[in-house]
Amino acid sequence: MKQKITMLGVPMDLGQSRRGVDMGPSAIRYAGIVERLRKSGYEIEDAGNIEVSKSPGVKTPEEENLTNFAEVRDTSEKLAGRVSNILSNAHFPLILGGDHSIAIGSIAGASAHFEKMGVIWYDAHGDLNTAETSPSGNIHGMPLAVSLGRGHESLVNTYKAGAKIQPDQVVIIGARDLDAGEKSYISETGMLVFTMHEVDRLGLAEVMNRTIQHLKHCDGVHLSLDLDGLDPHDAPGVGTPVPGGMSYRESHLAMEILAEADIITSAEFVEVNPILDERNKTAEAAVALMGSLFGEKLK
Ligand code: 4U7
Ligand code: MN
Ligand code: MN
Ligand code: MN
Repeated sequence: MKQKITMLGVPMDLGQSRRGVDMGPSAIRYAGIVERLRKSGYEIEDAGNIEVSKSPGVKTPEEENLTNFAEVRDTSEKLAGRVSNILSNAHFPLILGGDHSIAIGSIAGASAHFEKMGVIWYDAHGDLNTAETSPSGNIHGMPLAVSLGRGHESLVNTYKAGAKIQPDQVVIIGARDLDAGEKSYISETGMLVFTMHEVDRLGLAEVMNRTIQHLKHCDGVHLSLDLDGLDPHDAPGVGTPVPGGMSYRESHLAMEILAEADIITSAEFVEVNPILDERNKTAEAAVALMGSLFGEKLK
């Protein structure tokens, strides 16, 4: 991967209930992402942030248990168009979140450019809830379900009608907090999920090799990296931390293996919340991981 990178911030925080994650893109820029990737020889263009609604929406009965439905839908649509344009220009879309609801838009926009796009979901959570199964009503717990064609139809129909990916195109890595409805969906579909149990048993290198193997039939792969996939010690600045996650070191290795395999065609780094962070540690982790994903070498 040595194409031009176009970076786009999505200061979205209405997909969940803790304010501050809208400042994620600023924190990641502050941590030096542009300079870092330029050092590795990339041409990177910072396209700024997309405009996002800031005021929580008014709930209507139809949108019950879908907090800020209209705001999330509008942002998804806008983002999908932008991501699709970046790919049309043959640039690599690097998306900075914002809460994870933005994946609805990035996957919708990116998948339009491939026959069969794979998705690597690096996260403590499955984000496979629907309004019916969600314990919170927060849409950042639903984007993977929506991309798979499950959920409110106007979310599912973002950018293009219907499901953007099928269960055999998805690999979840690092899961350790799955809700009941998510577990049943995973066992019904046989989707490939490496929970922390498998990460510990196999080691992350083997997990990554199996992931790459599993997505061999895909002609593009979107990386959706939720910083809460990392252990809260290494990434404290997230809204829904879960203990027992992948370390900074392991996550580096994962990114290095993806760089070597050269399969990633778009990526997003989400859920960085500077208000909850410790001296920008989580944003700095995100920047270091992006460095490795783009092939930074130690020697
Ligand atoms: B994130 C949760 F119930 N599953 O649906 C939900 F535990 O994008 C959390 O992965 C979702 O950070 C976390 O609200 C969404 C909850
Ligand atoms: Mn998560
Ligand atoms: Mn997530
Ligand atoms: Mn979270």
